[in-house]
Amino acid sequence: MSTHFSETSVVRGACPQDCPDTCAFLYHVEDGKLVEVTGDPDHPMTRGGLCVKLKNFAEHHYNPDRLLYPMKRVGPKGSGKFERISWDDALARIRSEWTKIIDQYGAQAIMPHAYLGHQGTLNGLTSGDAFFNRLGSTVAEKTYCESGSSTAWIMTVGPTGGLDVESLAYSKYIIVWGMNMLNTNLHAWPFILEAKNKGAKIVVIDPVRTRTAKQADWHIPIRPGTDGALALGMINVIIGEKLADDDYVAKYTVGIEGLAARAADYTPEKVSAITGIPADDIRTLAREYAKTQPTAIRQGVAVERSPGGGDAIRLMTILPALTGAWRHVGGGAVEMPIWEFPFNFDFMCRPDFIRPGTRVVNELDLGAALTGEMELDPPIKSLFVYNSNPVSQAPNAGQIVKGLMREDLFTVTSELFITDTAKYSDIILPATMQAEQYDLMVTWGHLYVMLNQPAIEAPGECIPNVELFCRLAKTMGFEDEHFSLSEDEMLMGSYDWNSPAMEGITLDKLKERGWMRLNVGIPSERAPHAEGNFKTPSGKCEFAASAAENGNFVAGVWRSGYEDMQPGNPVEAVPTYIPPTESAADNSGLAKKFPLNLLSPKPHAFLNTQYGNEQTQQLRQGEQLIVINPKDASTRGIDSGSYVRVFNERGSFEALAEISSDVIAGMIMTNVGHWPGLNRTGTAVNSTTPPRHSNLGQAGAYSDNLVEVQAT
Ligand SMILES: Nc1nc2c(c(=O)[nH]1)N[C@H]1C(S)=C(S)[C@@H](COP(=O)(O)OP(=O)(O)OC[C@H]3O[C@@H](n4cnc5c(=O)[nH]c(N)nc54)[C@H](O)[C@@H]3O)O[C@H]1N2
Ligand SMILES: Nc1nc2c(c(=O)[nH]1)N[C@H]1C(S)=C(S)[C@@H](COP(=O)(O)OP(=O)(O)OC[C@H]3O[C@@H](n4cnc5c(=O)[nH]c(N)nc54)[C@H](O)[C@@H]3O)O[C@H]1N2
Ligand SMILES: [Mo]
Repeated sequence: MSTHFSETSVVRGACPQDCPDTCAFLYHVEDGKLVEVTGDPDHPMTRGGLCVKLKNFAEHHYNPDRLLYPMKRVGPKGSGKFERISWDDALARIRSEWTKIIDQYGAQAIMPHAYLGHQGTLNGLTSGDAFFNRLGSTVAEKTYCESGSSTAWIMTVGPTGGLDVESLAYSKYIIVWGMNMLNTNLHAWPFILEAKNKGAKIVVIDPVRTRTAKQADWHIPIRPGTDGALALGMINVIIGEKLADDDYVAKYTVGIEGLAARAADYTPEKVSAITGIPADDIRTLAREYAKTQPTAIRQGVAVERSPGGGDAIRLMTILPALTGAWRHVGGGAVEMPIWEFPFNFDFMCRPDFIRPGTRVVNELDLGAALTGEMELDPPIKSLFVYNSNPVSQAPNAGQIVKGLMREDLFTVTSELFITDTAKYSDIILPATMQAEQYDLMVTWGHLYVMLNQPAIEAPGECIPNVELFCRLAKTMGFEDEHFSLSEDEMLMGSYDWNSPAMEGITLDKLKERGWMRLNVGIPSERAPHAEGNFKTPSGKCEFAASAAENGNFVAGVWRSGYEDMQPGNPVEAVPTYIPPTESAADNSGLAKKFPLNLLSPKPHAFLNTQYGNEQTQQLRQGEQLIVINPKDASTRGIDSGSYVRVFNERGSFEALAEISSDVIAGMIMTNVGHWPGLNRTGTAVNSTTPPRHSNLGQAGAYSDNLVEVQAT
């Protein structure tokens, strides 16, 4: 792309990160240099504020450790020794290795691995799908995040955006459920404060007394992985005490009989024994929730990270239909509003390129796939990583490293930095950062279409992912028109611009204004399900899901546009409570050796692993900590501020102990995102996490993790 940059200007952009907020940016450029990035004060949701992570975003572009040129490995695998090569040589090497592999094993021996390092339409989650589908590689199922929640949501209410986060300002009772909003969805908080100032009650359900929980009117600590039981307990009370909105239920839902039968078993006393929440609190929560209107539930992603996470989200999604909360502005629930955007996944992902019979391998099973624990014929002989850092972010990281060390595995990574994953590559390719590239951002926390325009020249030989896959297509001799489209042509194909939601929105207007709201109602009036209109097969909120017939399908974007390429495990029509696999209550044998449940939510100052290698953010975030309850610390002789070893049979890492009753006894908390290679032992939390999936959407069950902690 030959863009012409002016020397001094303010250019409109948008945050590239995998975060619900997708802030509107203003890039300030002087003498061709990005000097500052500020928030656009006119944006109704993000209101000019940027989070701590983005405070040094301009400097981020000039980090001296950035990859600027293609590199090839010159030392042993994992040694981190690389040497600059030309793009021509890099592409020629990829072509020759892949041609050999394809001749001997077939193209399915090549596997892509991608997630959401970048959240653009052109450069994000699906940016490589068309290319890899055309290549005939193994289809990678990308279920790091939200796939369990989304599958549950779609089974229950269909692909609807649900409650607008901005409408939270009109709620009277808000449950923030499994989300640390002040860290992870900061720009939603002012709407909650607005409601609170008008008298709303704010409830946070979280095993940890987080910054968000401390700001709430009521923090309900819950045992990890037991949210489904809590929701069933609430349903038990609501139905038992005749607090349901019978008229709404009769008109706009299906399956109340099955739900009532299921919930009948979950008395507050039984649920209390499962969740650790006093029975009277469960009653109070259910009564307050049912008797106040409008009520809102903001669902966090954390709930899905347990074996029963999918059904827990289905049960949480049922609640506002049971009480009729959807009737009101500010009532209902929000998983993510992404479903209001009219994506054209068939264009973006080109599932028509997939050869019949092509296998699907889930990315969270990477360790098993690379080491042969998962029987694959042909085996994976080449891995192409982009927008992701599995050595840090995927479960059972020790096994992934073992796989990446294979001499016969040809690994290519497209990156900004030499990450813990890139370190094991044979070839590394340099990618551009956000101020250097053009994209229409995918947003999953609000209802604005956000355009990011390049403000400065890309340094060295960095290229955007969209260009990378066009170059690779050319290298492999693909002449399909798809790979020679302009960026705007790609954007035009990627959305249904004629849909009602996009009415009046054009690329030209976006280039001028930066962002525009979808036409899906305004926050002070939007009540999308006041009269049903659910986007399910029945048009109703499905307490008994008709989609259960499809088994454990993977919703939406996580599988190259395909939803039902392979039949999944059976799913019950009416959701139920599925207990953890690893918990003291449910697995006493394992808990004898490893008695503590380890949670690993998001870091405050990093975005997953991004910025984890930058000093200013390291200072803000601090060292890898584990937070441990005083009881658990004292029985182990652990002092605050001392280093401890956290371990189980899968692996270990070391961290500084912080003793605090912010976590309940029997569990400990650390943050995911610290670079393993920058930690004391070269490992981090995912060395201990299980390669296990939640019951829906093949989501990762990261929280289903028993460990022991020892003073070092
Ligand atoms: N600062 C920052 N912001 C981010 C990110 C980041 O890395 N840093 N990452 C972004 C991404 S990719 C995502 S997916 C979102 C995720 O953002 P959130 O949805 O907030 O998810 P987490 O931070 O994983 O966990 C949130 C809370 O859930 C609690 N929790 C853990 N297990 C359970 C459980 O079983 N039940 C209940 N009720 N609560 C539980 C944790 O203690 C934690 O406080 O954040 C996005 N925003
Ligand atoms: N234990 C535990 N593990 C978790 C979670 C948890 O809660 N607990 N959360 C999970 C969740 S919710 C998520 S979303 C995943 C996130 O997992 P990832 O998406 O793998 O996380 P990131 O750290 O964002 O890594 C993305 C990489 O992409 C690179 N990148 C950024 N922009 C570009 C670009 O434009 N082009 C290219 N080629 N590369 C780019 C970055 O430098 C970074 O190294 O982690 C999951 N892992
Ligand atoms: Mo995520």
